Amino acid sequence: MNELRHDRDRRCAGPGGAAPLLTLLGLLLVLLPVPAAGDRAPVPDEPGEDGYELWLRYRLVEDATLRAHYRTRLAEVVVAGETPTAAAVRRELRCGLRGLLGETVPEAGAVSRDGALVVGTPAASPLIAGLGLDLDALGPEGYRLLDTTVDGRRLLVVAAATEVGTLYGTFHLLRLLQLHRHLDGLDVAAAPRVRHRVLNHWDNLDRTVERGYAGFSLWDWHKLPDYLDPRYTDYARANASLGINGTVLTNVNANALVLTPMYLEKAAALAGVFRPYGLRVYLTARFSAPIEIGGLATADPLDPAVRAWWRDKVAEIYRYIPDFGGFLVKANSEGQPGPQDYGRSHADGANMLAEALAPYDGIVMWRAFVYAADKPEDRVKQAYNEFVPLDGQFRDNVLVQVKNGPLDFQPREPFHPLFGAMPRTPLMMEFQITKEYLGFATHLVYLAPMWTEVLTADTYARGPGSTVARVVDGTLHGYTRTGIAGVANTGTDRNWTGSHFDQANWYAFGRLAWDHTLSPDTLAGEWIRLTFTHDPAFVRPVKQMMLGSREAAVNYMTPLGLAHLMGPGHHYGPAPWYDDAPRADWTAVYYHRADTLGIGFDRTATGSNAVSQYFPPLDSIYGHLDTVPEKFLLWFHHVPWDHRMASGRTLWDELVHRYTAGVEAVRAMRATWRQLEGLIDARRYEQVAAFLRIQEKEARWWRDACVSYFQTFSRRPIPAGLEPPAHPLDHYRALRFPHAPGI
Ligand code: BDP
Repeated sequence: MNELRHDRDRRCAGPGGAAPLLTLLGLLLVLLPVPAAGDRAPVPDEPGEDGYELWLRYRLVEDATLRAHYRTRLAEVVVAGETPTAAAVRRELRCGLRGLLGETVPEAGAVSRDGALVVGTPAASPLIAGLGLDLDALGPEGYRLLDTTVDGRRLLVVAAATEVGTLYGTFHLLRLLQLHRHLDGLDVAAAPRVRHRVLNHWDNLDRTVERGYAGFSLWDWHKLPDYLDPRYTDYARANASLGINGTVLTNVNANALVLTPMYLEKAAALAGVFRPYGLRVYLTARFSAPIEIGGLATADPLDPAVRAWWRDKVAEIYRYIPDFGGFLVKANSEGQPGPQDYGRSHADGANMLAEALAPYDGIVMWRAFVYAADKPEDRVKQAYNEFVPLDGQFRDNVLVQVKNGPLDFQPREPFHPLFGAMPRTPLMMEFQITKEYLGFATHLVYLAPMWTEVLTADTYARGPGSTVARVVDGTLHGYTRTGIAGVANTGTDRNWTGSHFDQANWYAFGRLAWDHTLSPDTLAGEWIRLTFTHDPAFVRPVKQMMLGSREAAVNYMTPLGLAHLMGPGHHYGPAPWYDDAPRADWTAVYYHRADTLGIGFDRTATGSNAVSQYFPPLDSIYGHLDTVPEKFLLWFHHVPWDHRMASGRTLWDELVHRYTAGVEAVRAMRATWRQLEGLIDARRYEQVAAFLRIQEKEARWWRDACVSYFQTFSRRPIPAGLEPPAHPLDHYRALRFPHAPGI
């Protein structure tokens, strides 16, 4: 343990971190003359550039003037307090500043010179208390960064009402340094807009990860609680650096065993590692746990014995994990047990758990991802139908967790109509960071534009300006408990997320969860600089590539409002012909409804009338062919093949054009990337290049398979000048992938 602590003091990263070596390499690099652009020698394959360090690389600031500025403004470090969080702050500053400045900054117990950095709470630091800042106004996680003068000494201050606030402030300051920002005049006041900012791990106890494309689960249950992989600390650091404050360790398709003492002890060990970083542990609660591990005959939420069982279970959990966050529950969805098995409602089920958690300030995140096995109703309408009547019936420590769209994390969906429709129930947003429907780990798809598209969408629940973001952050309906969740994309792969660019999605999720007003553009720019290089010759084109990548994926997979065309089960690749599932709404044909007359799902008043679940004027905008945005055209309408599109083309021609544009966009991404060789280390460069090759191949596959299949209905030629599909339809239909990842 001592050895581990010593080791961790020397470097930021956990296992195999190579920061000291890299600092040396960085020093060597700045001493070498920089060749002019064009005849640049490739950046050598730095051994540490394997992605492990994420956006916390803390590489040497190469500009000597800026470095000198930082040395003056950070002449010594004073971190108040002796708690584990204060120790984490000290450790992060120690390794961060050493990496960035190339030298160790002295630490002191009290300010002894001009240029000190002081970090602390008013309770721990008389100096900070003396500043008289209104830190309480920033809440329990907010912080101030301030350039100020005290007793004639110029100081930088990171101040917060709580220790975790100082940690978030420290990460903010280190980010400013990593972004090469000047510190004079620094004055930042920051507070999160949403209270519960949570990763959802779909991790199983056998370490497989449902819809995971980055290796196995990070949680080594078998070796826990005795072996604490240093990676757990780095996971907590990464999350804290973004402001993520909760982690649900286990899959929503839950295993009740995690609630048994053996696993609670393991979860408690993880919670112990995460605690200094402000990261709370949550677990998924299998609704039938009272039967499976409690020996009861029923899990009926109104049964007193069941209620008592959960009360005792929750008390037991809090004995292991005193700051346990609560439960995430998937109930009566896709075969999971739930209150409806006993004729009870979702509110009955959620409230039973909420009642047990309430004494400890725990919460229930009850998922709205439900669609019943026996209802012929349009699947995208079912969650709304099920939950809206329950508005006002949930206890106040229940949040209903709603996926961004009403179907299932498709490349593009309109926002879920539940947002805005439950004014008396806090609704959490659930995004999917792992790219189950967006090309797994290999496709470069930056998801922030998709998330902000949803967050900025206007629900009109209380007239114009009632955005989804305002529902989620509580300002629209006055909820004080608010939350946002992201289905994690992490795993045991050395680079955590399966690809270098998928780190950007973890990063953007965390930053948006803290502040949903940040733009995808800003976040991409930050992330590229933190992750790769500051060279504008790299940053500019890569940012463009990232910002266009989601639209590219929509185009080569599901353009014009199409959805759910993926291969069954594994969800890899296209299978628009798929019509043979145990239930109709698991097929592809259910969603696209292509026939010789046209294509698309009629969700207007003449069809399923899903448009009626949206507030006016959206119901009418979406409901009419002449006003529906083309990006949602086939989501809401069944449209004739010869319908005239805005481009002047027929729908059929436009569809093929969009599919083609998606492929072209990936080709352009590859061409861009080819120009960037030598601007970053060879190792990451090569992997991205190879993944882009895969993406182009698969984009072409998506286009060709979908176009040839839809052509059997449209009976029209491929528009002049566009490539014909590479193979006949049968070729695509015959493809099988029995070992695709993530199932
Ligand atoms: C679907 C996934 C499935 C999840 C489900 C969910 O394919 O693995 O269990 O979502 O969110 O998209 O519960």
